[in-house]
Amino acid sequence: MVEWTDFERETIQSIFGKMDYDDVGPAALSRCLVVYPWTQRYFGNFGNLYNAAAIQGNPKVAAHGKTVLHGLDRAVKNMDDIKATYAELSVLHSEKLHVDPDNFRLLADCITVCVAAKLGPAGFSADTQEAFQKFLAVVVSALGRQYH
Ligand code: HNI
Repeated sequence: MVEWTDFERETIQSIFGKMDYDDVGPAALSRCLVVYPWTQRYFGNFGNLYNAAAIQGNPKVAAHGKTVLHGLDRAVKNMDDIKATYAELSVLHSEKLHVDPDNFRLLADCITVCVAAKLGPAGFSADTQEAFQKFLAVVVSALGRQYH
């Protein structure tokens, strides 16, 4: 079981308490699709992903970015059992969507970049980054659990 310090718990609650989902969600997913273009293959039904401007202006990408970011709320509310919280979502990504689990970390890193950019250097200290990336690492691990 993952152990969390009080600081880590407070930091995660605080980041999500002031999260701008409508901004950070679309920014993170579109960044992932631009920086790691092979991730586009799962979104063949999203229309025009031709270049960075098309991706950033694509309403389906924006909507799905919000869905994914809100998907993290479940982990925030269940920090002591993230593995069980994501069992079903892991099965969906593995068996139905066939998403390569390596991609979870890539998207997680894009979420970190976007949250850091939003909070700025004063709001996103090294200690804050440690807590946030630990949280995302646990989410990534949980999403990869049902792969076999
Ligand atoms: Ni992901 C659907 C959460 C990473 C490709 N994804 C979802 C849904 C949630 C979700 C929530 C909606 C499920 C439902 O409809 O019941 N995805 C997450 C989270 C992460 C993640 C929390 C990691 C932080 N997903 C990824 C990655 C990819 C991905 C890295 C591919 C590169 N996800 C998808 C696709 C769908 C999806 C594809 C279906 C989209 C659609 O609507 O057609």
